[in-house]
Amino acid sequence: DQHYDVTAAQDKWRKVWDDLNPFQAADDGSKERRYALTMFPYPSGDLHMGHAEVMALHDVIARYWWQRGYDVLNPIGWDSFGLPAENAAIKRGENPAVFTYANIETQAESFRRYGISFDWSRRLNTSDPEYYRWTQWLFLKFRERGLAYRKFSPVNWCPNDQTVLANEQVVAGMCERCGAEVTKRELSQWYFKVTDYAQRLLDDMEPLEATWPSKVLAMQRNWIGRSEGAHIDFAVDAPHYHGDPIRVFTTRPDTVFGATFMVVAADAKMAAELCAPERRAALEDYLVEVRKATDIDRLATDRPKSGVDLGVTAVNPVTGARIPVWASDYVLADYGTGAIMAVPGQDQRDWEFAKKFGLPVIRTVQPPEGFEEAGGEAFTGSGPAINSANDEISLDGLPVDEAKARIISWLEQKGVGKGFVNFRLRDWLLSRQRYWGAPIPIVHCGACGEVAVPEDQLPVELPDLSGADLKPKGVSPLAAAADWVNVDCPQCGGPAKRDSDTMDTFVDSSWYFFRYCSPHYTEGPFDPKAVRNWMPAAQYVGGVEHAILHLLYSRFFTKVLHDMGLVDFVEPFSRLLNQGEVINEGRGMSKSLGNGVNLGEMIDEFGVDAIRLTMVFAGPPEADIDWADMSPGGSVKFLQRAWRLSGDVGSEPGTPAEGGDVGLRQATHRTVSDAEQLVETQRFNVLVARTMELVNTTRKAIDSGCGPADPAVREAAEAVAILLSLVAPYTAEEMWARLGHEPTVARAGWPTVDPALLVQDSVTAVVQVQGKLRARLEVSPDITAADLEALVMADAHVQRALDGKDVRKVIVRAPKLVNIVTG
Ligand code: ANZ
Ligand code: ZN
Repeated sequence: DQHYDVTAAQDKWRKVWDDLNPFQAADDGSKERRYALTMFPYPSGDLHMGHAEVMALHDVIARYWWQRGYDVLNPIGWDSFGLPAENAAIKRGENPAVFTYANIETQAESFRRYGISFDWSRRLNTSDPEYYRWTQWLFLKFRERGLAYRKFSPVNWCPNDQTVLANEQVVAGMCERCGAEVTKRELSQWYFKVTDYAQRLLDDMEPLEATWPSKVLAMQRNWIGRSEGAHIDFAVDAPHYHGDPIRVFTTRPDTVFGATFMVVAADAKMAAELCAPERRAALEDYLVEVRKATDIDRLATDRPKSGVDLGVTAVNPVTGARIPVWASDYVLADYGTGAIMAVPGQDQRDWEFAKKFGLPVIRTVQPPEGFEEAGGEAFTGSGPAINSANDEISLDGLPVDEAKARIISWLEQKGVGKGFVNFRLRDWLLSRQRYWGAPIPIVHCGACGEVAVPEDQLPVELPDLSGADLKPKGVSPLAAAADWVNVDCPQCGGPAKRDSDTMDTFVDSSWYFFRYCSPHYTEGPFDPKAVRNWMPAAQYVGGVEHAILHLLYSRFFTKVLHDMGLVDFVEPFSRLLNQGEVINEGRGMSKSLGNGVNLGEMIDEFGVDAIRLTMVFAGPPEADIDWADMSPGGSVKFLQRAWRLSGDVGSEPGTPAEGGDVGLRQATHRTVSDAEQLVETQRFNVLVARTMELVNTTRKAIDSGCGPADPAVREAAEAVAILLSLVAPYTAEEMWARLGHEPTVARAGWPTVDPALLVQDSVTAVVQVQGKLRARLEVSPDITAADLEALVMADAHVQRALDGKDVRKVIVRAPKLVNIVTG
């Protein structure tokens, strides 16, 4: 009877759960709703240890909410378009759809086995036409609002994947996906105008301060990169130049008196336009070098400065001085205006450049005493302005902030400058030259130009290119599908061509959580009423690798949907949890290191519950888990100990717990009460530790205390089953059945805590009558003097000692001492 067959339990309960379908959201308004969201997976293979961890953590929350009586939305789907699937398919010579949908079935089966409390009725795949129909619809709506546009410009190009990449997908100059060095190409591409939302993306983070990891908020802020400063125009007077003045963006307009030269990005068009004819050859030579460097290299402060004098001068608008214009790679073409005023006295990179090329330095902020003697270079600190006056204005003596304000208003008066807020954030390049994505629903017509595919013709379905060569060639494989690409123009009926690019998969994943609320809705991307019911999602769990891209894009989509009047909130995720990484021997698991751990094998060896429990117990959810330090065998033993309790108690319904052992009852109620706090504060590992303690306490009560028949033992065992239902669903279910209950323990409801049993560890109160010790009482440490006196006076020992005498005085020092003086 006392052998726990884990495999048999898994086989048995999976079937029962499939029949009971206990986690389908009722969605009828009978209960308060809670949306538990987890980042949906790429179907690039079977589930791995990382999935096992994030899902185990996520499921604690979802299952807890069910037990607390909420109606829970816990959906699952697949981010099923994209390069990983496409590349894998190319390697195998298969259609990406075949590979993708096979993997989805494998992962779905693994999730079921792993016992995650998903609502299986809401499954979605972003590669299903019924889904991407609405991705296309949203694209068109964004375009109607001026938020999707096409432009010709230099873009990041991955020579390996043969496709463009968003800035966000270039990590330290390399393709985020394949690691190849990214180059630049001039191409016509589609963009989303995220920059229109830069300020709101910043402002709306404030309320998330308490519920999102501060690291993620910092990364988002940094990515948006707001800088306050000014635009300043420097006139150029050269016979070969017919363009506008050179406009710079500066965060330090107060230093403009010290601008002794200018630098334009060597690879910006402006550099070529400004360049004097006799310097052209030098610039060309220099550009060959520049194109080899990444943006990261170019911005590094410790990089030796290089550049070319363009042989032209500009006029400093406050000093009237003619200052030389240089081209260099330390100025980036696509940040600010692509040109700077160089202030070597106050900016270290400008200082180094000035020293290298013998350019003058004028300090405009007073450095502290001894600064120059100490070999001072650029002084970037604050101090009063110096050397900053002309006939009309003086900043001298002003602190930096005041000097900034003063000079901006002067520049504005003169029409040569303006206060300006600059953002690092770029528009989102969304078109890809690949097959496995949502086609961009645009037709290009010689007569009408860009024409939107009419809504009633959506989705623009991907053609079946089975057998076709999908290898990347720089243009989308769709361009070669003549039957698909050649269409009649929806506007004039003339010959036209479909746009052959597909959308970045980050477009698909920017709105899937809306779709979950009404996954089969056919009138729009989602039913606004359903979204109002469930969203914003109360909890989002996922990896920190999505801290910038996915979360920023999802937030952007939400704001646009808000502006379209489709949703009434501006942030999609009320609370965010980033789980740590599962590593092995101190390093990320990888094929090349040969330290991968196979989840399926782990489950076969230890069982689902032991793996889940190990993941949750390993440490705080945000911390990395080094699998080499884990012992799932210990989890197996603990689960057996817990399970044995249910056998000792048996299935006969017990008598009410009120009459049971008080010590054990207190332990049970305290554990359940603390568990509520621990789940709310996401200290799931402590929740497991406390459950383990309760199992031990119960075991002691059975073996050497009140014995198994005491109703307090049944109460404790039932509480253990319910607590375990958040972490180890099979064991919990098995215990619940052995305790004589119907399935499923997952919906049993949270135990009701009796506040009277939440007494803290008791203290001993000593009672003296006429100076003699007459009684000891166990009381709560926070008992009031009045309560203590009442307790003492009712005590039998005390009454006997008083023996009917008059009480003259009772001195109470709660909680430890009571002195009774008789007459
Ligand atoms: C003059 C100056 C004086 C500056 C000074 C700084 C300190 P953030 O905060 O990152 O926005 N800059 C502007 N555009 C640039 C570009 N395309 N490539 C490289 N550097 C660029 O930095 C803004 C400052 O970075 C600007 O303010 C400009 O240098 C430089 F004591 O102007 B500053
Ligand atoms: Zn036309």
